Amino acid sequence: LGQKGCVIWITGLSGSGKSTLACALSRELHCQGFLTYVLDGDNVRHGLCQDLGFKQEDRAENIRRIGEVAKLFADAGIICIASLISPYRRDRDACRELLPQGTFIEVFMDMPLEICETRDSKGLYKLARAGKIKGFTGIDDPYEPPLNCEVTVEVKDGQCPSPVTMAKQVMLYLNDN
Ligand code: GGZ
Repeated sequence: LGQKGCVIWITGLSGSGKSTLACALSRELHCQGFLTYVLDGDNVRHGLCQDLGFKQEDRAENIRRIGEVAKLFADAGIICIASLISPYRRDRDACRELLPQGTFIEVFMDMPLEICETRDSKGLYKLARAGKIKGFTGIDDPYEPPLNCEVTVEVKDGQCPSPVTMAKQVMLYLNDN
């Protein structure tokens, strides 16, 4: 892990733990003296991307903008942690293409839909199941898992990893590469 900036791109379903990991990872990196910035889909949609909805082309534009901003942070030597559903492979790959080789680290939250749906902290899955939200990722909108990501976070022995465990898994990757 050098002083160079990079982008840690966390992708996965709503409720898969993206924001939790982003927060834990940012904290761990800070403790080790690194500068970080978290770009969270849900937050960015209140400002930079407030004009965008959830249609395929809106999601693509959301991801494109966040990818460009993340690149600026990385250029400045900051570790930018982007956490967005980013359901389309093509959109994520386009962000990867913006960055120098080895500086886009894709982290896939490989959590079963049932687990994400059980968490349902904002009750959005319930609304989606009831047909009150249309085009909800995992319910009636697609999610394309990465084919070649750098890190996969998954359930082990029926247990979801804790925030610290997930952060350590990513740290391990960063330290080894
Ligand atoms: C998926 C939706 C939708 C639909 C609202 N589909 O888990 P959350 O609630 O708090 O965060 C999700 C957020 C998704 O924004 P992203 O910018 O990450 O999405 S994407 O990368 O696809 O552009 C979810 C909420 O918004 N939300 N409607 N239809 N998630």
